Amino acid sequence: MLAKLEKSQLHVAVFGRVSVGKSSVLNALLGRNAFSVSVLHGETTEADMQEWQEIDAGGIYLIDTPGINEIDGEERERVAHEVAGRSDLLLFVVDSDLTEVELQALKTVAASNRPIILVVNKSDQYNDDEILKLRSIVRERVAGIIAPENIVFSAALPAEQIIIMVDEGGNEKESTRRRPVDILNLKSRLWDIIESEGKTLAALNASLFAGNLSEQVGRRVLATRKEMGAETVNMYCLGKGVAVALNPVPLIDIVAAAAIDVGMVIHLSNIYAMPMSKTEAGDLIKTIAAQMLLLYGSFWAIHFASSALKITTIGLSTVITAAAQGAIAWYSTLIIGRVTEDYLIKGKSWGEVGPKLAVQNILDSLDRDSVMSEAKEEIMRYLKKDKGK
Ligand SMILES: Nc1nc2c(ncn2[C@@H]2O[C@H](COP(=O)(O)OP(=O)(O)O)[C@@H](O)[C@H]2O)c(=O)[nH]1
Ligand SMILES: [Mg+2]
Repeated sequence: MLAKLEKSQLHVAVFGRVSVGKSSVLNALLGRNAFSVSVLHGETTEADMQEWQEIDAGGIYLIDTPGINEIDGEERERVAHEVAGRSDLLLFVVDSDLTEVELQALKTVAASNRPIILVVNKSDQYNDDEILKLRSIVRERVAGIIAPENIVFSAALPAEQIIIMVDEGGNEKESTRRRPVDILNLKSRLWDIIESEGKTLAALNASLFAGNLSEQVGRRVLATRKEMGAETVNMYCLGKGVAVALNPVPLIDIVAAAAIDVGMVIHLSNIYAMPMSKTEAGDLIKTIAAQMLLLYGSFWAIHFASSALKITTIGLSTVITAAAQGAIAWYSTLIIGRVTEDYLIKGKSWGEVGPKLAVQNILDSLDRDSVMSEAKEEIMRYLKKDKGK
C-alpha cells in the first residue's frame, strides 16, 4: 500500500455478479483482451491486474475480480471484497436493473467510502426506448448511493446478431453483424474522476487502508495525530497569547487573533488528513465562537472590553495586564483548537451532539483558571526572554 502510494498508483477494480461483463468492460477500456472472458460462470477465479497505459498520468491499474454470487464461492467473494477494499475506485457492473443481491452488495461497497461508477453493461441488448426506461429505473433504485452522473451505460462486447437479407429473387442470405463497442461514456467519466481527484483518492485510500488494517494501527495513527495536534495547538496558543500581549492597538488584536486561529485550524485539518480551505476554517471558527459567546457571554464581553481599554492601561504595570489579556487569548485559542480537533476526529462533523454540546464538553474538560495562570506564566517568560535579547 505504501509502495502504491509512493508511486502514486491508482487502482480501479470491477465488482459485480458473474457474467455481467466485468472482464469485457476492462478489456474494452484497455483496448486489448487482457482478461479472460467466458460464457461459463466463474471464469475469473483470482484477482488479476493490468496497467492502463492510455492515461498520460500513468500508474492506473485495472483489476478484474470474480463475481459476487458464486454458489460455492465464499472464497471468491472474500477475494472480491479484499480487492475492492484495496482499490481507489470501483466499477460496479450490472447488465440490467439491479437484483436484491446486487443492491445489497452495492450498499456494502458504498460503505467503504470509495467512489463508485455504476456501469450498466450489455446496452446493445436494449433499444433506445428500453435504455431510457432502464436508466430512470436504475437511477431511482440507487438514489442516495450513486450520483446520477456516475451511472453510465456500456456495450463492452456486443453480441453477434444474425441478419437475414432477402434479395430480389427471394433468396435469403444470412450474415452476422455486431453492434459497435460502446465504452466512451465510461472512459470519459473515469478520466474526469481520475483527473480531478486521482492523487487524493490514492492517499485517502491508503489512510483508510491503514485504518482498517487493524484496530491497533488505527489507534496508533489517531494517537500520533493527537500528539501532533496538541503540540500544534500549544504553539498557536503561545503565538496568539504573545501577539495579543504585545499589540497595543485593540482593533489589530482582533484581526491578527483571527488570522492566527484560521492558521491553526488549517494546520490541524492537515494533521487530521481532512484539509480545509481558509473560508471553511473561518466558518468553523465563527460557529465555535458563536457557541462560546452563548455559553460564556459575559466572560468574553469582559475580554473585549479589556482589550478595548488596553491603550489606556499602558504605563501601569503593562507587562502584567498584557500577559493577562494574552492569557485570555490563549484560552480562547485553546478551546478553538480542542473543539476543532474533536470536529476533525469525528470526520468533519459534530456527530450527534451538535456544536453547542461539543463546545460545552471541551469547556467542561478544561480548568479555566489553571489554564490561564499557566498561560500567563508562559507568556511572561516569553516576553522577558524577548526583552533580554
Ligand atoms: N451482449 C453483450 N454481451 C456481453 C457484453 N459484455 C460481455 N458480454 C458477454 O457476457 C459474457 C460474460 O462476460 P465476462 O466479461 O466474462 O463477464 P464477467 O464474468 O462479469 O467477467 C460473455 O459471454 C460476453 O461475451 C456486452 O456488452 N453485450
Ligand atoms: Mg470475468
